[in-house]
Amino acid sequence: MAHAAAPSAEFADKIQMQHRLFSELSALLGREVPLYEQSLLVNRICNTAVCTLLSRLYRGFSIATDQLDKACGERHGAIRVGRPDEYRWVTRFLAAFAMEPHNFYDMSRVGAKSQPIIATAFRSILNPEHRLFCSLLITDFFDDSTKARVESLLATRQVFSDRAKALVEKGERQGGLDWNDANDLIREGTERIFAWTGKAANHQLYTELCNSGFKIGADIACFRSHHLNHLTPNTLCMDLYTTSMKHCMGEINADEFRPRALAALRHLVTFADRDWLRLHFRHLTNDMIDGFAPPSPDAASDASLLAMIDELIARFAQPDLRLDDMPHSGFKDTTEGPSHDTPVLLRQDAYKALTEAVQFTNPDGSVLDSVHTARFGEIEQRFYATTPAGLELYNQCLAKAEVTRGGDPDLADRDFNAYLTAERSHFAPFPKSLRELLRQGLVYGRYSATPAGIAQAARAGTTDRHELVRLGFARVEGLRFEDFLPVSAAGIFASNLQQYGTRATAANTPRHTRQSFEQLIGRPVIEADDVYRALEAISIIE
Ligand code: OOG
Ligand code: NI
Repeated sequence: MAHAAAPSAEFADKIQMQHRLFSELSALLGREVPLYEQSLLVNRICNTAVCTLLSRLYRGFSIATDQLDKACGERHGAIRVGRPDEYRWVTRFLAAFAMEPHNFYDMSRVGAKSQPIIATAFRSILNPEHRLFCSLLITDFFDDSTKARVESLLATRQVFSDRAKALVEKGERQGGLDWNDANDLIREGTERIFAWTGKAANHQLYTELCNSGFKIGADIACFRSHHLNHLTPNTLCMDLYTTSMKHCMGEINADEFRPRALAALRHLVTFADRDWLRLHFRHLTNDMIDGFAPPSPDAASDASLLAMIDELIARFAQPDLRLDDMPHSGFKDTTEGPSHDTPVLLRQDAYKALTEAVQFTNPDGSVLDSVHTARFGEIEQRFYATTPAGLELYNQCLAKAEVTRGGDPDLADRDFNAYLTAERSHFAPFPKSLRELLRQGLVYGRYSATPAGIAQAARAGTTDRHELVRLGFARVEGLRFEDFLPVSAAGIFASNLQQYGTRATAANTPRHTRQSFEQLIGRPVIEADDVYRALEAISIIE
């Protein structure tokens, strides 16, 4: 039996490879989609404004360019795969980048928003920066004839070149790749495996699938690669970013922008406590954060915030950010996830999928110029990872919020303040501070002893971790949520396919389970909750 060699200094660091892959994918998408490129700029401008405000609130806080790059960087992408054997190659490809499958998502059973999709998200186990959400089309969702046509079209493509397969195998054999091979593998990813080709097959099947409610099937089966459908950067203030994008895209004017931006910044002033800093900036240590001086009294006066907003308006008026001059399909009306004052899990929003030119080649060899709508521009902000109890509370609050969101979809557009008030009221049962979230057992934390705690260990008088934190003998930081929310993901599929969900046409739809999925991909799927719980438990023992 061949043994994998121990990783050696000659091998490229797999986390560095991950950074490289994502920055190459970002550059590629930026070249192909000008709106994406400019949305990155809007994000950077907003994040810079947030950092300026933070430097007033926390004297001593500053951020270097490379740290800001990281804070603005791509956090996840998504692809949709057609065949199980293709999915296995994707799994092995991503393992070369130390990205392992986390959680099993069955999108075929999420009620009205269901799609013929099962999925997992690939990421590093510890401190992940990047993720790839990978969907697999389940053709047994379809009636026999549709299934056969989709499968026979999928059978004709080869997404992984022989070279890509050889590199993946070499990496497995050696336990790593040198940088030459690593760069070649990254190029296989950007130029072929995840590339948008603008070419598709079989327009007739494409149209039939779209018309019968299976747009997702068309997006997968009629294309020749696992084209990246979005790449999602990180915002430091979701509400400032979404408001800015709506303004740049011509959906709200400067007079509407000003109060919304002011509300977002005012909220940040109270929301961005020291725990928030630790959550959003991995380069800041606890000691650095403790060392920041409190703000001067007028650091965040409305006058100073409005001055900042006027600078933003002036910047957004520059020709390079007139996004309304670019073809687009608008920005989503509401943000997925918890209300803006509830720091758990994940908030996401997006500009809607663009209609892009695609050339179809039909089975008879004829060529047809048409369009396809798939690629969209998501943004995200991550907060604390919930325990099962926290997730249950989240789901209860979300169910109430969805009633309002669904029952009056125009509310945000008509009366933004009324919409925010409704959102806040649905999530009111959630505490808003890390300390209280931990005390109620709703989120995970990582504990460590302070110097005082170590010096006086014997006299601490309690082993209650919340009490130890209160006494200054221990400190705690919240664990960041690193995964995805099935309901948000379903909402994202729905909005970018412009199809709310779809129903199976198969006589019997077999149930896909985590076990069957693991067998199919040839690798165990890590249960993310086990890792969060273990990290908390180990820290308490220590
Ligand atoms: C993936 C949707 C899932 C998210 O952020 O929840 C996702 C897709 O549309 O293919 O990316
Ligand atoms: Ni996404």
